[in-house]
Amino acid sequence: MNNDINIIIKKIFKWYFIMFFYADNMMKFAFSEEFNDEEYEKGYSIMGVGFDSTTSYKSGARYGPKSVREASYNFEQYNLRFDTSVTTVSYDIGDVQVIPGNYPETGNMIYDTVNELLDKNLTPITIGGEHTVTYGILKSLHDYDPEAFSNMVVVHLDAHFDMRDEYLGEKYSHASVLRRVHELNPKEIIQIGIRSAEYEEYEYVKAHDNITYFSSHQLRQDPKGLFDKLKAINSPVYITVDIDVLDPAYAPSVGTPAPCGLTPMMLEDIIYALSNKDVRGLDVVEVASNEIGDVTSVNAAKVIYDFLSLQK
Ligand SMILES: [Mn+2]
Repeated sequence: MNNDINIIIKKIFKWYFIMFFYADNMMKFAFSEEFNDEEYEKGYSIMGVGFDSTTSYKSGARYGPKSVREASYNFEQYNLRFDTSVTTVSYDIGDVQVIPGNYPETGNMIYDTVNELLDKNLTPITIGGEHTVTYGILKSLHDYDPEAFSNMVVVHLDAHFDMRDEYLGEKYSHASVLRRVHELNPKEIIQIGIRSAEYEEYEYVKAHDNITYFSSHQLRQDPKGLFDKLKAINSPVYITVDIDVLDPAYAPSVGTPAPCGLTPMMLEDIIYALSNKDVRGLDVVEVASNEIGDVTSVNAAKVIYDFLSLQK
């Protein structure tokens, strides 16, 4: 009952309440600007969602936004690898208010925030938080423009399918988030770097023509199949990067580390391959570190840094 009233009040006083969706965050992502509601242009928004509730192994993804922002200051404006500079407009809007232990309500906050960003012509870049946060973003993109969503390719980089129907009794769990996304009916899901699965997930993936996966072992043998597939995409794209896609040597501070992962160079090439597509959003999730200079955070920040340096 209380929740219903809250939602009705939010709907009536939408603009008033929006201000409370963003918690203070002292640090902005490197090269980003403060957001000013009165004066802004079309571009990217960066937001943190420090939520970790269903993490089953190493907790701490709630510190991801802080730690990834801190690591972003490690990079220079000129990107030697791509011979570009970060010149595209991005606004760091701070962190979305989360309710620890309550995904449905946190998901609503994410949903409403993304909705506002889309209204303002801003493309959401999100720093998690556990992987569950991706659902709130995609549900918002889905409801905002159902037609574009039905034509959307979700590119999912992860050690795991995240395709369980539920995990430890939770429908909205880090281990089931892509299953929920699949139920929203995007055009296609491409899963990259997978190397750990429950048999039930494997069967689900196999049973659906619009899910394709490239295991990390496959990529080591023959990466061409993946790059041909990415090259052929000509519809809107959403990119979700669970940083555990990297080998634990490069990303040890994650919720569920899995050996035999991708190298940062492979990840760099994948981001490059997607950079000229019609990207409607990007998230980097599952960084569970609060240490300064942590390699996991540096690699996570690099995904956002590379992506932004490749935008005009
Ligand atoms: Mn995941």
